[in-house]
Amino acid sequence: MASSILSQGKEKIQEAMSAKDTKAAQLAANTKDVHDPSYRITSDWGTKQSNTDDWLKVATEDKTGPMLLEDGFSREKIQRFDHERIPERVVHARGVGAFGKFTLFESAADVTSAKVLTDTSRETPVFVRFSTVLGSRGSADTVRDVRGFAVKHYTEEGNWDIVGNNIPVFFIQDALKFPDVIHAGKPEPHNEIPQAQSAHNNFWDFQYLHPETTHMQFWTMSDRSIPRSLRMMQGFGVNTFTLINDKGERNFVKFHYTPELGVHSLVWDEALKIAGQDPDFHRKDLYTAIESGAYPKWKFGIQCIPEGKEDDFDFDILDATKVWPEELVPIRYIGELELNRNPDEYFTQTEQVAFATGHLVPGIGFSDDPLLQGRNFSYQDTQLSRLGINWEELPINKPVCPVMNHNRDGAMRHTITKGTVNYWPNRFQSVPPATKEEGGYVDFEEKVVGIKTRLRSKKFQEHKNQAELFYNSLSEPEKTHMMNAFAFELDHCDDPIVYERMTQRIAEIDFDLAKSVAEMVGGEPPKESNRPKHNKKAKGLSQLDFAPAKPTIATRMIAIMIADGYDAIAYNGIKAALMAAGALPFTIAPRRNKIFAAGEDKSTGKGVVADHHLEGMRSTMFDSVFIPGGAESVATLRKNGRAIHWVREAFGHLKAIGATGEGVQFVKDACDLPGMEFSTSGEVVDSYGVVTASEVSPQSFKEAIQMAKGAKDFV
Ligand code: HDD
Repeated sequence: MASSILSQGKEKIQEAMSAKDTKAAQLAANTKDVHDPSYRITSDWGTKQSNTDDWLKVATEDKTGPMLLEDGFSREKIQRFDHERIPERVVHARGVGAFGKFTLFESAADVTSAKVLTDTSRETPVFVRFSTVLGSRGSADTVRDVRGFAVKHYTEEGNWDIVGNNIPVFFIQDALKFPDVIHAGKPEPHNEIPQAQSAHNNFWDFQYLHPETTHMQFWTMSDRSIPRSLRMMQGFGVNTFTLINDKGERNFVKFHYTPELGVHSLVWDEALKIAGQDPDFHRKDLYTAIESGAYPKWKFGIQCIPEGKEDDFDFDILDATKVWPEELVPIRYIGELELNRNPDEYFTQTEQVAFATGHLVPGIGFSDDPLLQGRNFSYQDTQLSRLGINWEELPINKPVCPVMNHNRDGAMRHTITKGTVNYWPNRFQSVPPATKEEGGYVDFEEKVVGIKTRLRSKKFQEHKNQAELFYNSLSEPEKTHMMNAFAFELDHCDDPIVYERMTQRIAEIDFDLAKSVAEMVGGEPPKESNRPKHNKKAKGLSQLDFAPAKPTIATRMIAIMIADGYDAIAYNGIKAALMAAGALPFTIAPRRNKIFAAGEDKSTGKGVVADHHLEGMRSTMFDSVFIPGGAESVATLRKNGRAIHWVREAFGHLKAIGATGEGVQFVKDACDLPGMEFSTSGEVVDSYGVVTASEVSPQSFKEAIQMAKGAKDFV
């Protein structure tokens, strides 16, 4: 085992080096392999140790006496343990990361001089960290929350970080409100309840008191905040940046990542259950996909507004609570992000990685977006308390290009700089600034005249139009999900002023939605708002707009439920067909031990070892369930309450359910809904939004799974 892991590690590094992955090669120089057989335990000062289990003490075989303070190795071992934790991130504490590459299929030289966006021959190594926002480091993955989507590009010109989210807008417009919005969302100060939830009085109190949050609220109450997988969500830079080309022309820009697999979500009941059943659901999904070679990919796109056109819109393009509708500013897809390597160690890579919106390379600049400007201070600052002043020297954060300047010292400095001067200018001309021709970052020159004030400009005052645009653009099922989400969240608020005011706010966007929410959560019914509705829709807002061009079931997890006496032909047939389509079939049975097919001799037969037993895994972990026939097998499942619950629950979560032979009637009885249509042929039937195929051929089941993915988004 150990030697195979060891060789895998070496292979990975070799692969990376041969693929010219400069970051992997750099990290390899910092990596020690615990499976290298030449190692022996040493103290941190390097002396090999002969006993690391017993503290040095005064003792005989009959009597234990006092332990001795002189045992430096033991003190060091305990002390190192005592100090293992560093402060968790103040937001986005729970996260998972992966390495990959950024490639460009079209040069954007017309708008930027940045090599990373113009040189199509380059492969830029990246590290991406996904996260939830509110929960602490040990919280569950599937909570309702925004997901962080932070990308560190290790370019030849320095690190370029896009510190984005899976939702294109933000709650607030000015960075100064950030401590308030986060305090209000985090557990309440008096009792530290609730964990990783926005369903509480303070969060919704803040939301009501800040009308600017309305648009983002609608996004967070949509299915976007409960993704099925981190591989199936969009990423957005959110803030407005700028691109500057060789001619010195400037464009305002927003960054987009669109997943190859489409945008898919869980249903809320699944998300709640998975949070308990498998708090690591999203991290495992990402890890497994990468280990099995199903590398997640996103198209990278830019939306550009040339300087001079920034005032052409009825919203301010520097306001982070607004999207740039695609009808007005099309997205131009120019590159691809691929994740293809899991970290070797969580702490030194995923925990110690540190992003900063201020990390830019020549050709990319900031805008006057007041949220971005404040962020530029905050990220640099927060790393000081989390990692210390020399945080950029940590292996995961270190650029792949040379770093040299006259900054010195500070706790935990690693670099040793030789020479007699540490200032500029110096009599040796040592380490001068770079000219533009040498690749120096030159700030865009801009005339700024103004009045010093704490004002927000007029266009920043309108907060409802895009919330309505988003809501109008959703499909009916997405709207129903949103109604239920608002109703869930406000039900957890017990202060009437909080939920009554919120339903009134919702009425300003959509009166029917507000009435339905108010009916569920109680309080005074909302009054119709006099805000004139624009009734407009836009594309790219509903997640149904992101169905993959070629439907696929690759990496989907399919449970095949059997007991002794199952139909081996149906079982083997469907398993092979699923694997051929890149899906991951799992055998589920009453016990995790050999299960024998109909007619198979239990004493001599090979049997099939189930991957999980019915209690060990629940239907929520899978995208679909299949029940092959076999009279004895199905009779056993019929007597098992958990097996019946499995099928009913999968049905309730709108998943594809397939069955053959005796399995067909079992599924029908387990779901048992009046008026439910059920196919008894290979034809796929969509009933109650659940796709069933009985007497299934592998093809019809595959189709059913593909359809169910759609159905799930529809219902
Ligand atoms: Fe932030 C972390 C995304 C506004 C202050 N933020 C953080 C992370 C992401 C975002 C993905 C986690 C990075 C990681 O994985 O290490 N933040 C956003 C987006 C925002 C945003 C998309 C709006 C456009 N953030 C924002 C504001 C402030 C901060 C307005 C402060 C004024 N954010 C921080 C922080 C964090 C952080 C305190 C905590 C840990 C860290 O920076 O490294 O500085």
